[in-house]
Amino acid sequence: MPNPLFDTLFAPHMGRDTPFLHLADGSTLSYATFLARAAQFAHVLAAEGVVAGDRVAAQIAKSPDALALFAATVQAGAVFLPLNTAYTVGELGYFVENSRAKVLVCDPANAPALAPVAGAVGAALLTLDDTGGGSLAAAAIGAAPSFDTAGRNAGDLAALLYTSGTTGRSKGAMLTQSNLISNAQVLAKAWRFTADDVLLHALPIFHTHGLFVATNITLVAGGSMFFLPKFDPDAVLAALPRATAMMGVPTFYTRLLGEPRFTREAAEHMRLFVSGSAPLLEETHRQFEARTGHRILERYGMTETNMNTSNPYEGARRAGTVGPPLPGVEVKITDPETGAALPRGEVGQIEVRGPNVFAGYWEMPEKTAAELRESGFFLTGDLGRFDGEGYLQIVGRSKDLIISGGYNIYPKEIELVLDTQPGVLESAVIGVPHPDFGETVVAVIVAKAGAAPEEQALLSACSGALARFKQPRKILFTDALPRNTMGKVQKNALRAEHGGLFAPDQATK
Ligand code: MLC
Ligand code: AMP
Repeated sequence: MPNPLFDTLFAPHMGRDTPFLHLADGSTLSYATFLARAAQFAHVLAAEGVVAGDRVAAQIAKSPDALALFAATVQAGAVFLPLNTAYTVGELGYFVENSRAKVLVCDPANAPALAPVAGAVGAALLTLDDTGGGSLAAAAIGAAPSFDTAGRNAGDLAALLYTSGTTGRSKGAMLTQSNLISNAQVLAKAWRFTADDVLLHALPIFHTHGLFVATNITLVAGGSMFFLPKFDPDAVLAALPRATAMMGVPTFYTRLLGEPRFTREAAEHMRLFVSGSAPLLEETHRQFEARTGHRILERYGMTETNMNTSNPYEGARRAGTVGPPLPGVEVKITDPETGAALPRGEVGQIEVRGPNVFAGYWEMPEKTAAELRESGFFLTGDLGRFDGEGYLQIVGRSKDLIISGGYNIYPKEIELVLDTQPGVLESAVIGVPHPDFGETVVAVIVAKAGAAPEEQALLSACSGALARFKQPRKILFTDALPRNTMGKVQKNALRAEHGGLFAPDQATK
């Protein structure tokens, strides 16, 4: 039966004895081996009662098996729900419950803590580690290496990716098969990916960037990947001479520039470096070119929309811009108040429409209606302008969002934790420039009269409730938060006041 996503990404490679994944230990996994593993996992999912449309949630370390679980989920016709490995049990509970996952796959070490989470929604709990162990791997032993692919339509859901919101409540972005197919095909063509490409993959695979952009493009082109467990400069430098392309968040590139071993010669086998998920400083772009001779290709996307714009492969790659819209994608700049299109050159909110744009938020019709217009345009919450050449510049955000090392952090979520701590009257969480992460989290606290909450106690409260990357790197105390005449906290004023906290000469990570 047709399953457009499986038929596009995986079916063409069935039985291919050519490399798909090159691993850190020097071994290589062929497409045939990978797909046989995926089929075995699909049998396990089916045995757990997973049928088309069911959600399969996974909080697992990056490994070939973790990627095979994605392929297996697609083949079984289910909806993949990848979760950041840094999430706490409390954070995870919401996603599993809200999505009513049929299966939760986690690291064996986390199974005792997550059993109640799975149990609460009647989800089966399976385990998988990054060395081929766990109950999922055990159940796959002896399973047939082929699976009757479940039928799906292009408009059916393929993935549910949770993004936090300005109210502090996460929303599940519903991505259809055709969202993923169209974007992978457009990008593979735009960036000239072929079966000869070897992508250096050091991103996590629980987000759009590492899972859909990097992996799906490689699959569409039939190329292979150096599949590194995480960004590690030594491993990246070791792989560069045999890779042809790399995708990363700006932190990857600033960290590479901090390595004297990263030279023109080290990068000479590469044909392409792509950056996205956070703003790339013009300074980084320039330094990178001076060091390697390569101009980083910057593109712009979101979980809800996949990729929207990209600097060109051939033609000018302009620092400080994210390029023109990709083929088939419409981008317009509108007045945030009226929604009317603004003349070229003016700054406004960025709206996006195209086959890449998601189908809405899972079981949240009101939030969907607020951000996805009936016309099909999605309100990104980013502010930008088109330059005279039709290149988009992102100049800011209308949403209250911090992007740290490519991870999105919504201040509200942290404020909700801080505001309930003893002695805290109120809090404001802001992002300030950081030399490594681009931005980092700082909390400004107003104490209750007569109380003196301590920084350490507040940090401990955050560490119990929030993933490490969301936790404030600094807590400051003030008598009153700056407010405008409407009573709204002026975060711009706080950012201006504290923007130098992590300036390079006084930076601590
Ligand atoms: C890790 N830490 C972070 C962090 N990553 N803190 C803030 N921001 C981050 N991004 C924590 C660690 O837990 C650790 O805590 C400390 O910070 C320092 O860790 P590190 O060793 O320096 O971090 P590292 O493991 O090297 O990770 C940094 C990183 C990683 C940048 C390599 O975060 C990363 O791979 N980011 C990519 C994110 C991504 O894929 N985004 C795409 C989203 S999709 P402690 O306790 O030791 O101090 C999207 C759409 C689009 O946005 O357009 O692509
Ligand atoms: P996410 O919700 O994790 O998908 O993050 C999407 C957000 O990342 C966008 O709305 C932008 O604010 C930001 N983003 C992605 N790519 C870029 C880029 N190249 N430059 C600036 N911001 C970016």
